[in-house]
Amino acid sequence: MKFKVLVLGDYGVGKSTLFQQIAKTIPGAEKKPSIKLELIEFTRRIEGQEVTISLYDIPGRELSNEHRSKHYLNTNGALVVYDITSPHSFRHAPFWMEELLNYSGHGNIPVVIVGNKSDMREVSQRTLNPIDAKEYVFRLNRTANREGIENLYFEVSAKSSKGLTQMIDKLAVSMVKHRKYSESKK
Ligand SMILES: Nc1nc2c(ncn2[C@@H]2O[C@H](COP(=O)(O)OP(=O)(O)OP(=O)(O)O)[C@@H](O)[C@H]2O)c(=O)[nH]1
Ligand SMILES: [Mg+2]
Repeated sequence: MKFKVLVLGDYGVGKSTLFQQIAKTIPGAEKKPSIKLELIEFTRRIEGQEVTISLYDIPGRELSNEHRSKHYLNTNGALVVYDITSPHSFRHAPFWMEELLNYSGHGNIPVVIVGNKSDMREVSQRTLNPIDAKEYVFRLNRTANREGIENLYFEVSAKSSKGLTQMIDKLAVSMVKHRKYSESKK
């Protein structure tokens, strides 16, 4: 099975750092030539089947709306990243969710809400409580579950790469489940 996954979120939350760290951490991850956007591809073995993910790093600004909507087409899943030291980046997560819904062409799709820069908990008092993010994902799932979708929440550090492989594999499981569900409805 093949899936297209986007890394989304506000400017400066650490998307490119996360993307590069995934490229280093996941065995066999390969950079692919791509126009404009950075792309890596890797294959995971999920519940006995091969799951190939094409992961795209999307800039938080720079892209015009028209360009963004083009890149969103046929997306199967996403990492919607915020920075746990930036309340604004968390409040803006619904904006990215809405763009996905409007432009992916698949309606609702599985998403991981990613609280990045977890290493900052040790050096700063001003970090966001994950309760709010968990509550947000819980609310998303109240409607999404009916469409065979499970959205997830992960707190990670792109700097240390802690939690990245587990996050990717959980998203993969969720996308496989959703695809099977969608195909059973055809
Ligand atoms: N402490 C810490 N800093 C991080 C982490 N991830 C990223 N950063 C820093 O955050 C800043 C922004 O990171 P980028 O990866 O460029 O952010 P981005 O989301 O790709 O930004 P745009 O592409 O401009 O939208 C850089 O200075 C990174 O070093 C992390 O996990 N912990
Ligand atoms: Mg970037």
